[in-house]
Formats: sequence, C-alpha cells, structure tokens
Amino acid sequence: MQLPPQLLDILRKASRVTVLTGAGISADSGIPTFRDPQHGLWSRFRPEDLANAEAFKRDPALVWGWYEWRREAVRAAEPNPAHLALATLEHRVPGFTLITQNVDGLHARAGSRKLVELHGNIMRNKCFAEGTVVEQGVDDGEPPPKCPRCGGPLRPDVVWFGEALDEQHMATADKAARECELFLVIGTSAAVMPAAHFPRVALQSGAVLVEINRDETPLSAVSHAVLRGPAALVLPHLLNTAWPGN
Ligand code: BV8
Repeated sequence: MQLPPQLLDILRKASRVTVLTGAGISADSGIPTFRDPQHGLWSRFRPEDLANAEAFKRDPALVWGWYEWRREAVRAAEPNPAHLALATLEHRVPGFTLITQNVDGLHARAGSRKLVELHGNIMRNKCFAEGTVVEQGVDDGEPPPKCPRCGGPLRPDVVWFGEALDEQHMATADKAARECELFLVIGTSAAVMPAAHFPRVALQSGAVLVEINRDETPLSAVSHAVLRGPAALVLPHLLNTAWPGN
C-alpha cells in the first residue's frame, strides 16, 4: 500500500503520537473479536450480556466459565507483527502513549511499556467484594475460586459494562489524546465509551487522525486518512515506511 506523500510527511514530523487499539489488533493472534460471533458454546451469548456485574451476581459460574474460555485463547496466543510494530514505534518517536481497550495483555508481552490498559487485564483476578487483586484463589470445587480473605467469589480484573474506569487511566489517556499531533486508531469498532471518545478528543485538539481497520467504522468518515487492511500487515509497513529504524 502506497502512503500519500503528504501523509508520510505528517507521520515523520509527528513528535507526539497517541494510539488507541481494540480487539482487531489481536485478531491476527487468533483471539476472537467482540464483533465476531462468539464461537461454539458461547455463540448464544452477547459479550455485553456477560461482561457485567449483574450477570456475574446472577450466575457467577457461567461468567467465570466464559472468562476461563477466553483466557485459554489468550494463553495460546502470541503477540503478532502489529503488536510488535507498536512496541518498536514507542522507541522511535519522542512522545508516545498506547491506550488499549484489550484485556489480553498482548501489548505488554510484545514489549510496550508506555501503555494504558483502559479495561484491565483478563489474566488478573480480584475479590468481587473487596476489589483487591488476588494472586491465588481458594478452589472449593464450585467455580469461581474464592477470596482467601473474605471467602467471597473472585472475578476477572477487567472493567465491566456499567463500571467506572480507573481515574488515573482516564487522566493519562485524556492528556495523551489532547496533546498528540498524530492519533492512530487501530482495530476498534469505536462502539464502546468512554474509550471511543479519545479519537474525537484528539481531533478536536487539532491532531491528525489515522484509522487502521479491516472494515469501515464510525470514525472512518472523520479520519484524515484510512489505511484499510489487517493491522498485522499495515502496521509493520507503516513503521518501516514512516519511522524506519537506523
Ligand atoms: C461506563 C472489558 C459509567 C471486559 C470492555 C447503559 C448502561 C450502562 C452503560 C452504558 C449504557 N449505554 C452505554 C453505556 C456505556 C457503556 C458502553 O459504551 N456501551 C456500549 C455497548 C454502547 N460503557 C460502559 O459501561 C463503560 N463504563 O460507562 O461507566 C460509570 C461512570 C461512573 C460510575 C459508574 C459507571 C465501561 C466500558 C468497558 C466495558 N469493558 N472490556 C471484557 O473484555 O470482558 S469493552 C470490550 O468491548 C472491549 O474492551 C472493547 O472496548 C469493546 C469491543 O470493542 P472493540 O475492541 O472495538 O472490538 P470489536 O470486536 O467491536 O471491533 C473490532 C474491530 O476490529 C472491528 O472494527 C473490525 O472490523 C476490526 N478488525 C477485525 N480484524 C481486524 C480488524 N482491524 C484490523 N486488523 C484486523 N485483522
């Protein structure tokens, strides 16, 4: 894919770059996105119907089982060239912030450090009642495992629908959106708030918005440029063309 010269010039000159990723960047690692129909056993549920506290209170074993199924996919997955390209880009631009909606931890495994995991991390658990992270739960034969302190059920350390995001994460993401010259939005359907708000904050703050997605999204029409294709192909090409290593 040929990048228009004026876009290339903007990319090369940007000293502060902010990135927002969604499930699409992990699709090439074999992790199902939310828009893909859930596979097999889970095909009769919508993520929004399981990723919330009410569903967990109603049927903790069902919701826990769904997360265990997703954790299997995460354990079997490796960071793909898109994750690796962003981990490299972090070292090639002076100011860089990666905001991810993903809970699969693949950006951290790829080496990204200037990273905000806006929706938490599926590989961590916390006590449902206390909200504190628990390394090792107590298995009493009835999933989910229990908190060693209060005996209550554990839950994954992710942000569910209807739950507030971490204030520090929000402040970091908001600052990175307001202060960047270039905002890359990658592999997200831009349907979930407040995450989908940040590309628009960047636009309103005068940044150039570039979308990298396999399909059309509500952000396509307001982006300055759209690079249509799988992130695992587009991002390494973009990195080597706009930010070649020395
Ligand atoms: C909040 C963690 C307020 C969990 C996630 C009614 C009641 C309550 C809340 C609301 C409501 N109405 C609206 C809301 C707000 C709600 C919301 O936005 N709902 C949506 C459904 C309308 N938001 C919330 O509830 C948030 N909290 O508002 O709190 C509050 C304030 C104070 C006090 C109390 C409360 C919390 C939102 C966080 C939810 N948690 N994840 C878990 O994972 O189990 S969201 C989850 O879904 C993901 O993290 C992600 O954010 C989202 C999925 O979106 P994407 O990542 O974009 O994935 P998707 O599959 O949709 O798209 C993939 C894209 O990639 C597609 O475009 C596809 O074309 C593309 N693609 C595919 N393959 C490739 C590709 N692109 C490139 N390459 C490829 N190979």
